[in-house]
Amino acid sequence: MARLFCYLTAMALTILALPVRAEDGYDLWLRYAPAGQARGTDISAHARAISAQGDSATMASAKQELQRAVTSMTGHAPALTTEPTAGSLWLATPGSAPAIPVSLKGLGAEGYAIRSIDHAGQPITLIAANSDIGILHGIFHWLRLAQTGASLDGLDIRSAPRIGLRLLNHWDNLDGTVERGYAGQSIWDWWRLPDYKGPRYTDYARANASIGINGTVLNNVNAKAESLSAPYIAKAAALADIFRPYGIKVYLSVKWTAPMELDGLKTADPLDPKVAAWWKAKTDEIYRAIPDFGGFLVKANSEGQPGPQDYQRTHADGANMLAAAVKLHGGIVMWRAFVYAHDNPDDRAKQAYDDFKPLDGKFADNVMVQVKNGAIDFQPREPFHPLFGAMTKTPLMMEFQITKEYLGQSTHLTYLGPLFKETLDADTYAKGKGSTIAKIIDGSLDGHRLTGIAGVANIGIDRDWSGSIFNQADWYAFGRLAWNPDLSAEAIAREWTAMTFSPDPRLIDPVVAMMMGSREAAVDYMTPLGLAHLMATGHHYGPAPWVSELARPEWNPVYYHKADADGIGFDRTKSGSNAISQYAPAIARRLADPATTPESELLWFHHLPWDYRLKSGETLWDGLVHRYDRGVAYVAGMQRTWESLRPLVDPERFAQTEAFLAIQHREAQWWRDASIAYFQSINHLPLPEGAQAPAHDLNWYKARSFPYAPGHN
Ligand code: BDP
Repeated sequence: MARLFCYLTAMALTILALPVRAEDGYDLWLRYAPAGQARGTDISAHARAISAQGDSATMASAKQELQRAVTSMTGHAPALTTEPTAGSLWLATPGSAPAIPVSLKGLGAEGYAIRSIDHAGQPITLIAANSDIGILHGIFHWLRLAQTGASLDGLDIRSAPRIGLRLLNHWDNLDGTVERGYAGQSIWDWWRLPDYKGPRYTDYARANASIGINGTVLNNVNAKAESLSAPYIAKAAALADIFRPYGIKVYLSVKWTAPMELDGLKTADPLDPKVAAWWKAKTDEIYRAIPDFGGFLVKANSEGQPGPQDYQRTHADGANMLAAAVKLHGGIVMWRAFVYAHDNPDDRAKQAYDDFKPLDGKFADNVMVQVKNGAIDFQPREPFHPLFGAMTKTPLMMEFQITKEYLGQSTHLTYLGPLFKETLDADTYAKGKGSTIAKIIDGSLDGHRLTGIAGVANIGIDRDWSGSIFNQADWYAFGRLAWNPDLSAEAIAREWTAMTFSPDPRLIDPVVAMMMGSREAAVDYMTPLGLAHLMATGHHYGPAPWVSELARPEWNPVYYHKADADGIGFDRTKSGSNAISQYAPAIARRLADPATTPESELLWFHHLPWDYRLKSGETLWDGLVHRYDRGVAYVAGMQRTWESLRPLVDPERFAQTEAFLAIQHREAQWWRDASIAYFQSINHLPLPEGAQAPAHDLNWYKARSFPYAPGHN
């Protein structure tokens, strides 16, 4: 009887909660579901009309978005008026409306104010900004409130971005493939551009504008020279035209030897006047087609890419030559610090610092150095990059990876909000306690005006854009944190869940809880206690900690874990590579001793005996095994949580997540078993009591091969 009752309740919930239309994820967090789902917030009463003057393309887009959203949420299309009327949303800029009853000071060119006001005796919601782009950001904020079921009364909000350049980096190739892309082919249909401009480009711009992203680098950092050829400039210009009303600028990655490849120059030496002249002319050509072109992103002298060092010049020589070319047009150069060389025997984690720190103060004022969050490469967990805090005279740009090359690729649910936050909140002690990375990249610590943050996009042609519904949350979180690094990962997850699924607390609470622990779970089942880079060669799919025979030492996982009969871990203290000396003294002192090193980074900095005692009292080996098990168990827990939500989620998106969690569970187990089998073959230690032996022997794991795993470059 009780069972029947449960069943009937579940059925009733299903019928009440299900939206009518199919949910394939295309609408992202801009679903504008009927407000019945939104806890009864009276959206209609606050959006009887949209009142605005001015007819710029941006204003038109803002009005269109509001109309579409309000109509979808309430079933009633708001009227369009020029003067504010009772219950209207009044969009006002100094150019279009006299005497705006709210101060616009401090909102800059992109910020906005939202205030519930009484206008000639009428309740009105004012969205005011210095520019139409500010209005667009403001309407998206209001729509977020409406979609999450927040109150729309008594609003008094002011918001301006903390970081100036908030960019996506697409690692998209001209042939339509995406390096480290797990969501299908590139969304740029290069071949049919500039003539065919499908609707996806506008939806891409809407989604990005809704989270405050204001720039996009269209092509892979492993760039082809042809992306700077006339036909491809025309294609990029077509995209720029679509994105412009949404406040999004276009940037391009460049190949250092483009002058040689495209026009037969004999050299790419940055100090050769002919080379500089070529770049100047090329830049002028780009600006003729794209007057607000943002600038260049450069990967040079890294992983086989050419660069100024090939001509015995420095990164600064190269960056400054390009910077001079874009300067007159107001463009910038983003020069990546992701460098390490095959002929440098030093710890890979040290090389970027060694190359770049001496160049601090040598870069032109329109150059930013773009630094990955960690010193190796977007691992599930890395200590923050020591360049943060070490280059106070140079504006540093953060580079995060939104696409999950090392965190489960398309299928694992590993919400990256906590990873982003961990880095942004990290204290570099560069200028004493409180010198967080957020303050370095927002320019406040060192007084920089030019500020930026980039995220390697996880976007592809898949219907749901990101390869899975939950991967959309990473794109969303990146944008929200780029606007305001002080937001919490949890608050962002709550917003996203409310908009993506429903504001029903029975759904939000468990989903957010699941998301919040998911990245730590991935760390547990892949690379616990500060281990890193144990993924398989090339595609980085799955575990391969045993790989040792690749040509370059730092291509081999054994280089990173250094496990032997006695212990495991990379000694980066004085007795080892001394990478800790690249951090501020207060931090270096802590990292010098395993006892004062955070356990989450233990084996990143120390080589320790297998019987080293962890804080829990267990041995290092037992602690490793327990963490692997904890990670796998967390995924099993997510499966149970998700199953309990079946009545509250539409069948299509429910099924995708259900299937992906099953894959994740299988792969988490695989990671755990393969890692244990391998490390046990080295230390010959028994498993702690109660731990299960791996399902197969080591050779079985070693024999797995995945020649067609996606995303490989
Ligand atoms: C690594 C990727 C590689 C990229 C490189 C980069 O495996 O595909 O080209 O980073 O950032 O993580 O340049």
